[in-house]
Amino acid sequence: MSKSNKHKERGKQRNTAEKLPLKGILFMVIVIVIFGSALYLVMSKSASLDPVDKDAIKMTITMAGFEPNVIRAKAGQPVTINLINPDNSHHTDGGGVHNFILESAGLSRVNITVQPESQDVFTFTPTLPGEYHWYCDSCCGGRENPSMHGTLIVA
Ligand SMILES: [Cu+2]
Repeated sequence: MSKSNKHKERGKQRNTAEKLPLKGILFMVIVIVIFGSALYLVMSKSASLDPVDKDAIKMTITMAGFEPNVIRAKAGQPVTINLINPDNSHHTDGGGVHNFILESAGLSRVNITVQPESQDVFTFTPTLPGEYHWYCDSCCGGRENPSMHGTLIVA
């Protein structure tokens, strides 16, 4: 065997030896990227769940509806809601956007839109006692969907 042939042999061996760890590294990188993004999504979701106004009524709105979906108030007293929307924009129905629409309660129309993975704080003052309903009109059949409703009880 000539010297140059030996070099070729060694080169071949090195190539096959390097191919295996390269595949392994590629696999690890893919695994890390997938788990990393999953972790990021989970973390960003819980971060956006922290209400900005601790004194307000904390309410979440998702594809499952409002939580809580019943709130009690007194006529003439302001109601402040910190509405949190943890849904992301990948939702095919409504793009993860939700509303809080309340058309009565002795006040002018309340119409709040919360963008995906964000929140909004708003205040309104019901003036007349009674039972009123708010709804979300951006997803899941909107107003027609019974889970996209809530009840405001004003005493
Ligand atoms: Cu909605």
